[in-house]
Amino acid sequence: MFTSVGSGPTAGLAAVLAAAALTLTVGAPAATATPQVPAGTSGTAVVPVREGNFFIALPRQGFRTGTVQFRIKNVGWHRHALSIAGPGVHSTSALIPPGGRASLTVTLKHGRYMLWCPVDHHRQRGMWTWIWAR
Ligand SMILES: [Cu+2]
Repeated sequence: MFTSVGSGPTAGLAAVLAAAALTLTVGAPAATATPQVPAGTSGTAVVPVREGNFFIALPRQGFRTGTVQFRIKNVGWHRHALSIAGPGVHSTSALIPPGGRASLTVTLKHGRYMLWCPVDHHRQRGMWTWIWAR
């Protein structure tokens, strides 16, 4: 009957599909490279900052480019605030009373940023630091 018809082409197509599946399987690990967004919802890096008399303490100085939310706690006995200036950013938090908290969210580009306290002469008294993003 027709038993011999179709077995040849079908077998050939199956072989091609099998080869394609094998290629995809082998190529998959390279396609799923390490993600660039750090852990955390919506890709925002949350960074705790402590401000006191007269210092600004950060857990680290180096950051990835992208959105960063500084969560500031004033552990001193003066009012403080946090300003940041650098590529594409010039921003200042609310004034924070002693024991209070505030947050400041910015988007860091590749480059260096200065952080300081804009209250009175706190910057000259040591309340400043550098961070960088890349
Ligand atoms: Cu201050």
